[in-house]
Amino acid sequence: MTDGTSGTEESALVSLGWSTFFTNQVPANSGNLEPARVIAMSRQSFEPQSATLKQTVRIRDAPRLDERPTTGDWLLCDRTTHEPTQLLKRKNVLQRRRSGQDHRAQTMLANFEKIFLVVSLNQNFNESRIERGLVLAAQSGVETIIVLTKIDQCADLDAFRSRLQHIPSLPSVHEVDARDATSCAHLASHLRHGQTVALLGSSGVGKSTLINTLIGEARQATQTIRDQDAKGRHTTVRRTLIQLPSGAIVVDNPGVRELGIVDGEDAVAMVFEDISNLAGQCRFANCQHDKEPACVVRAAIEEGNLEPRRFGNYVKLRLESKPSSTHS
Ligand SMILES: Nc1nc2c(ncn2[C@@H]2O[C@H](COP(=O)(O)OP(=O)(O)OP(=O)(O)O)[C@@H](O)[C@H]2O)c(=O)[nH]1
Ligand SMILES: [Mg+2]
Ligand SMILES: [Zn+2]
Repeated sequence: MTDGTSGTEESALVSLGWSTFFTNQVPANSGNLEPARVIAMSRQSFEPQSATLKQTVRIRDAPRLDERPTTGDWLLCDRTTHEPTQLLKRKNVLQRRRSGQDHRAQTMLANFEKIFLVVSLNQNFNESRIERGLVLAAQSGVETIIVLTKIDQCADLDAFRSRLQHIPSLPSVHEVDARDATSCAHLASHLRHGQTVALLGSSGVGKSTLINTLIGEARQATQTIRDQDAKGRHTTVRRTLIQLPSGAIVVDNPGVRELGIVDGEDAVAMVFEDISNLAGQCRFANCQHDKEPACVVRAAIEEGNLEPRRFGNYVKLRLESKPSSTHS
């Protein structure tokens, strides 16, 4: 911690997610610097929050930073001028490939301990999208929990549960009515003081609704979904860090249309460990599981032990996640 830091400041910082990982990066004799966390970003500016001050800084007014900060980053700022002078090394990041023509990686979030992958129990439910989310989560190396929302509107819960059975090694699954505090109470064990939890999921699944329920007031805007296809209306447009009464920090993410995978071959192999294991038993080491003889993967599909959809998604994500792939 910096020389000039008091116990009160330390505890305020811990509530913002500060930990020894960051303390260890603070240079000695830096009493004139204070840590601040980027709690929100927009195109031209970012909002560092220190133990005592929340400010809005235009990116062009932070020339001493080597890199553009992202939501969740920790900065060191001058205690007098409040100017950000250093970006601290990130514990982890959440990255996606941009959609459209621009395939460069975009860093969406830094420094988080957990992901809630939020999925609604309606026609927007999609196994391949869940697998994509699991790959993204595996890349960041944090624990992931699946939160199934709209349980109150779901007529056939067992049908959704059995669809999930086709995804082996699924992380823990919680079913909630995101509008109801009692129903969400069992998420409390995943919301620890000073830990940052990123909520990911398509537009309209109820990320902001869940956050409002966890806060206990309607702070985040929410909006009804379209009747015809259960799609959301992209209500949340800014990624923000929100402190819950429990002391956890949650990140409300906009429901992005496409979470493209960047350089995620290892993560794909992890999430699709069942297929990677089968592929290892094919006769040819470079088997494409297409027309080769003695292909164990195709045999598994033919015997009904591997869902063709899951195999198709594996092929798609593996191709997309290759380094400098041009697929989106
Ligand atoms: N009945 C019911 N409605 C829900 C539940 N969760 C969310 N909703 C409703 O679903 C709609 C969309 O919820 P939001 O919280 O705005 O969704 P979001 O995931 O934040 O969407 P974006 O901000 O667009 O990414 C709202 O009308 C919510 O009231 C739930 O568990 N049960
Ligand atoms: Mg929202
Ligand atoms: Zn094969």
